[in-house]
Amino acid sequence: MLELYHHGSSACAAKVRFALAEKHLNWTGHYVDILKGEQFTPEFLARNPKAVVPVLVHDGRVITESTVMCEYVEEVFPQHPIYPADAFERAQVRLWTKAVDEELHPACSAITYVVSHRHTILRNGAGDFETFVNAGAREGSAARALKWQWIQDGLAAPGAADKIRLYDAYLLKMEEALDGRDWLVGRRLSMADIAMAPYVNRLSALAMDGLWAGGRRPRVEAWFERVRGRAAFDSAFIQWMPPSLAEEMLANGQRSWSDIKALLGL
Ligand SMILES: N[C@@H](CCC(=O)N[C@@H](CS)C(=O)NCC(=O)O)C(=O)O
Repeated sequence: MLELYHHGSSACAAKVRFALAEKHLNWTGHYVDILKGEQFTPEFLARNPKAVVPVLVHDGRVITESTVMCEYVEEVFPQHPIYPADAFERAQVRLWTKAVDEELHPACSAITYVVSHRHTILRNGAGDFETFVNAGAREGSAARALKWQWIQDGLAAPGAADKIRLYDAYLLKMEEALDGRDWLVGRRLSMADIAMAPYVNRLSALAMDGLWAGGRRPRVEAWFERVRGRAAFDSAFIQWMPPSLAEEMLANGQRSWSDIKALLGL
C-alpha cells in the first residue's frame, strides 16, 4: 500500500502525484496543510523531521525527498517506466531532477512565498520569529529563517530577485532542450518532464504565463500544452488544489506581475 502525505500547492508533492499517476499506481492521500502549520505536529515530524511534504509511506516504510520517492517507485514498480531505458538518456534525466532539487525548487519556494503564500500565512498568523524558525528540526532552521524574510519583506527580501532571474533562466534552458523534440529527454515523456512540470505549472498558477506565452518561449508553451493534455495532469495538479487557494494564488500573482516584468526587463 502506498500512502502520500502531501499538500495541494506543493510542487514536490505534485511531482510525486504526477509520477504515481503516469505509472498507474493507486495511493491513499493524507492532506497536510502546510500553510496552517500542520507539518509541525509531532506525528508528522516523526515521519519527516525536516517538516516538509511530501512523504511517501510504502507498506509502513517511510521515504522522504520527492525525487528519491519517484526513483523508488520506478524501481519497485517497473511497469509504465518514467526513466528511459538508455543509460545516457537516464543521465540527462538526472541532470534535470538534480537541477530541480538543487536550484529550481528553492527558487520556486522563493517566488511562491514572495508573490503569494506570504499573504496567506500573514493572514493565518505567522507568529513570532523564534517560534517560526524553531518549529521544525534544527537542520531546517536556516531555510525557515530565509522563509521568514520572504514572508515579511516579499520581493524586497534579500536574494528574492535573484531567485526569480534563476527561475526565468530555467525556462530558457527548457526552450533550448526542446529544440526539435517534444519532451525534455528522448522521444517520450520522462521523469525530466515530470520533474519540471510542477515548476512551470506554478508560474501559470501565479498568473505568470507571460514568461513563455506570446512568442517568448514557444517550445515551452507547446510542451506545457502537451503536459496539460496528459491523462495524469488532473490528478497531479488540479484535483488536490483547494479552489480558494488557487484563486488566491492567481490574484496575488496578477498583483505582482508588473513587478516581475520590471525585474526581468520585459
Ligand atoms: N527536497 C524536498 C523539499 C520539500 C519541500 O520543500 N516541501 C515544501 C512544499 S513544496 C514544504 O513542505 N514546505 C513546508 C513549509 O513551507 O513550511 C523534496 O523534494 O521533497
